[in-house]
Amino acid sequence: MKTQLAHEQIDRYQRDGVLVYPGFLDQAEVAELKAAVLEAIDTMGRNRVAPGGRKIEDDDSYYNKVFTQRLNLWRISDTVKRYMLDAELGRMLCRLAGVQAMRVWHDQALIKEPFANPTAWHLDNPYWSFNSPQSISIWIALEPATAYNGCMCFLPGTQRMARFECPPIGQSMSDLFAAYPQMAQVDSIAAPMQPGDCSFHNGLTAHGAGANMTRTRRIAMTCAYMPAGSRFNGQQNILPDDYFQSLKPGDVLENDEWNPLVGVA
Ligand SMILES: O=C(O)CCC(=O)C(=O)O
Ligand SMILES: [Fe+2]
Repeated sequence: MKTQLAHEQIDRYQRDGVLVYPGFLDQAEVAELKAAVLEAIDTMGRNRVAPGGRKIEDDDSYYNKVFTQRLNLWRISDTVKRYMLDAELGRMLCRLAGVQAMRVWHDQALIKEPFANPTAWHLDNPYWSFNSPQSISIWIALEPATAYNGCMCFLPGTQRMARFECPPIGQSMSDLFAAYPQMAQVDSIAAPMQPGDCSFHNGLTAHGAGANMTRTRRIAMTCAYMPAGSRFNGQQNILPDDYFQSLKPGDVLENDEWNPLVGVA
């Protein structure tokens, strides 16, 4: 795992709300992580969240034909946990975001199956149970991600235009722009990647992906992180029912079982 950051990369992330980072994992690491991700997905069946978490099942909706989405694999795979909770990665996240410490929010395997639907433009943080201008996600390619199979695309700088409320992700690529017309004036960047390359994006940076126009799977492993000290905003998202019911808006989200610390600057 390569975790060095040049000042120029930190500055770019701060300015654009996104940074593409080639060569994060080497090919042996890609093979190990990919095998662990596929094994964890296999054991989960139709459950979207790993056992013990909130129960959400796949259905036949349009959204389930955007990708196969499985969350919190780190809780059932020691290998996924070793990668997603890596202390050096944690330090890197803190440096990019400019915070003292990060906690895991949730990881996600995102497999755009052959001929899957596009991922509409959206923001991430408005779905989550805390509001932070410094939340961050890593998106790691485990198969090539290309213009043909739905590589990630970003609208740089949109993290500064965003608010914490947002329409939920819909079927139309352009739904986001009804709430944020000024984002539709920004030039998008595409982030094609080879296996082992990754990107980092702010939870308020607009992003999406095209359809998978190929007969092979676009496999990515991602993880979202919450700055330590973030407070509950009243939304359940993937919090398990009993933990969710024990929280009041304003409480600090510091449950080490669900949201372990990953890095201290
Ligand atoms: O993989 C995709 O198509 C979308 C990923 C995404 O929205 C995310 O990582 O936040
Ligand atoms: Fe997203």
